[in-house]
Amino acid sequence: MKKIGVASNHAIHANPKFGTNYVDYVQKNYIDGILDEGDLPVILPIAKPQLAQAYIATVDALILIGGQDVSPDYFGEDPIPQLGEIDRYRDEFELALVIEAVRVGKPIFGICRGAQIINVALGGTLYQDLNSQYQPLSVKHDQYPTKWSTPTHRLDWQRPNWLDGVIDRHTLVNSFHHEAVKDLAPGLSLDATSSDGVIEAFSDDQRHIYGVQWHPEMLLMTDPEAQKVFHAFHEKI
Ligand SMILES: [Mn+2]
Repeated sequence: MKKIGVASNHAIHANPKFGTNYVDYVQKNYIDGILDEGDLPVILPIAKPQLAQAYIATVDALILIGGQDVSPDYFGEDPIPQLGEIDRYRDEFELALVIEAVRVGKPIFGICRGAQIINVALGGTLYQDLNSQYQPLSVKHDQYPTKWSTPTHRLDWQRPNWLDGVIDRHTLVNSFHHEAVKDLAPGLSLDATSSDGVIEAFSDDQRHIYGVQWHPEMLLMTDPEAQKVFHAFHEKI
């Protein structure tokens, strides 16, 4: 049984359920995707980056999940007015997890923000806000208020990659992002874009790094085929 570390998000605003008892959390769908492969999910609560080495030593692979915007100073920019909420404490922890996992050769799967963090950790850049920085933006990349589990936009596949035979080439994906990968980090290869050219998937088979901009874990609610993405990562461990 493989142990898969899932770096947590955390709620750091008062909310009706927990008040100011702040929680570190991982959405259930990610956990389901891991359990259904027979793997053991291990939630990694956010901590000082100095603990990344100890955390990564306890797992066989790493999954990074969605959430806040990535602080742009990690790719050398000031925040533009359209930037959303950032969380530097989470950023620096996840950046350290990526560096450590790559150092020891453990596979990494990044979903949405997770893919963006991988790219930044390895020297890439992001669009802070597609609407104001990307031209021509002809696809709706934040499909709200449409349900999380509803696929909306198609992909243009760019090369043979780890999702061959996993995702039908005509399958639609969901889309809940206003940031996106701009310049891919050295060593990462482009797997898929949306029809307007926004980067939707990349990988580096040599270093066992895989990133997707959509949310396969949310598609699990309506499409059992989405489990194949988790299976494909399971096969890489
Ligand atoms: Mn998209």
